[in-house]
This record gives sequence, C-alpha cells and structure tokens, in this order.
Amino acid sequence: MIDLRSDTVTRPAEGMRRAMIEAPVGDDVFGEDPTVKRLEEYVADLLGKEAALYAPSGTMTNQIGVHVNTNRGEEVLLHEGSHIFVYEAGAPAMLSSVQIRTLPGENGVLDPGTVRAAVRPVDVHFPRSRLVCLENTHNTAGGKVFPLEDFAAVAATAKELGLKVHLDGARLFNAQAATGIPAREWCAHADTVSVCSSKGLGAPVGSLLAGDEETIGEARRARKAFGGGMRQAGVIAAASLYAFENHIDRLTEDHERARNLAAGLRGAGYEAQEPETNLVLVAVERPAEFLDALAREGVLATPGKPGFIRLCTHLDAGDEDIEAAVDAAARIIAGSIER
Ligand code: TLP
Repeated sequence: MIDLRSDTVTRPAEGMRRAMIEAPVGDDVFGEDPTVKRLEEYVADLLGKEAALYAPSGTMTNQIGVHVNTNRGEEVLLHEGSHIFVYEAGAPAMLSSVQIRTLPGENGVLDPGTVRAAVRPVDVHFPRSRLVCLENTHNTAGGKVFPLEDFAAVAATAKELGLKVHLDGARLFNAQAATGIPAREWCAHADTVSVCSSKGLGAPVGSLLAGDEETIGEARRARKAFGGGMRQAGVIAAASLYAFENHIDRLTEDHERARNLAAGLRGAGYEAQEPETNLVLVAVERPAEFLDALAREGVLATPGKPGFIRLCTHLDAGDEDIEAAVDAAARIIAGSIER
C-alpha cells in the first residue's frame, strides 16, 4: 500500500530510534527530564521565542494557545477552513469556553480589512474580540504558504486592535523550506506558535508551543489541566529533537515530489492544484467513491476540501511511490477498473 493520507503516517527512522533508546530521561512534570528541556530550548531558539513547551499533539498545543490567550466568553477570529475550527472536535468551546468567529480568505489568508471589520465594538452586548489564529502552511487550502508580508500586515492590525495572535504552524517548516524564509520571521509577528514534529519532520509524536516566558509558564499549567503532563517523556522528545535537527532541510524533497505528483496527475487528465509544499488537492466528482477505487489500486489518500481529495508527500514516500500513485489514478480515469 502506498500511503499518501498524511505526513503523519511516517515511521521513525533508524537514527531517530537510536536517539530514543539513548535519551537521558527524568520526570518531566517535576521539570527533570533533560531531553525534554533540551528540545524545548532548541525549538524556542529555532523560533526566536523565549520559551517553549512540549506536548503530545498539535491539537493540544493549539488548544493551549487558545486557552492562554483568552478568557471565558471571549471571541476568537479565524479562517473558516482553519484546523482549529474544522478538525479539533470543538475543543475551543469545550476546553476554553470561547466563541469562534470564522472569516473568509483566499488560500487560507486572512486580510487586515476582514479582521478589522470583524472586531466587536466595546459594548455590553458583544463578546470581547481577543485572539486571531492564523495557519501556515494552510491545510485545507492545500498546503499554501501564508506570505510573510500578508502575515505581518494582519498581525499588525490585530495588535493595533488589542488582539493576540496565535500561529498554527503544524507545517511551518514546510513554509520555510518552500520560501527560504526562516520560520522565526513569521513567529516574530505571533504571541504564541504551535509547531509539530510529527508531520513532515517524521517524529512519531510531539508538538511544541512557543512564546514568552510568562505565557509558556501559564501554558505549562494548562497542559497539566488538559492531561498532557508526561513523565519520562525524553524517550519520545528525543525523536522530536532528532526530527528538528535532521529533517527540516529535506522537506524540499517532499515538495518536489508533490509537484511531480500534481504534474503526473494532470498528465493523466486530472485537475490537480499546483502545490507550494507537500499537499496536493485533486478535484474529483465523488471523492468518497474515488478514494475507495484508489485504495483498491493500492494508494491511500484522504478527502480534501469539498469536491477534492488530498494526497500528501512525506519522508516515507519515494519517487517510485509517486509514479505508482500516478499510474493508479491513470488506470481509474481510463475506466480500466470497476468503480
Ligand atoms: N492535521 C491532520 C488531520 O488532523 C487533518 C492532517 O493529516 O493534516 N494544525 C494543522 C494545520 C494540522 O494539519 C494538524 C494535523 C494539526 C494542527 C493537529 O495536529 P495533531 O494531529 O498532532 O493533533
């Protein structure tokens, strides 16, 4: 089976497993795990922030980000296709008692005018607008990079209006790899940033939330409350550290394979969006049926935005897998198999 459902499906590489075996560990809830501390310092430095906190998942680091930047009953502005809104099981309401306000935007980009218009006047009738969440790269837009200038502009508007900014950077290093712009340049415009080691970077588990010392202190408390305090977590943190140290620069390979995949699919007669990073959106008439047919041909993918399927390139998908995926899709379009 060729698994292009997500970059989360990768298995730990040999060197990563060795790092896990050899990691010095301690009880991280007591703040005594040297590997977790090293990872948190490494990532804080990479993102240009004072501190970082290690947590099990990107959902948790996003939700801690929402929690530490808001109070009950306040309003969070975000893109209508954002992961926090679409794929996190209603957690902002469940865990932080905040109200979500979704906004439109081309390619997952929120523009300053849209945010400005959405901010509520100060009046007892209205919720307080408190936080803007931005996503880079943008998942449902098909791995689009949030251009740095646009990001800086919307963040400046948010700041001017007294709002905090959280960046869902689950695939922020894909944006870095695609543009050559260091990840920290986007982070400079955000109060809190979530990054994942378990997507394109290939770790089995683990995300980090970065921000200033005080905010990350609060985040540590929220992590405990959300059930994310872990004990000898160095065993898994070592994999994340290995991922950040060794797998960032190679993301360009995934992007090249995504371009080859899109080109191959177009050659076979499909409408495939030109990828900027490692996600390829392909328009198909009946996505669920198409995915079944593709699976019968040995290729796994997921639904994308409505009317599209998503294929994702990653560390464990080589050139031959991409060619085989194109061949499988070509067989379907040629009607040579039963659908
Ligand atoms: N996204 C997953 C699915 O949940 C859709 C995927 O396969 O793409 N932010 C963004 C932008 C994400 O794409 C994801 C994972 C997360 C946060 C959540 O990360 P985890 O899965 O670690 O909770």
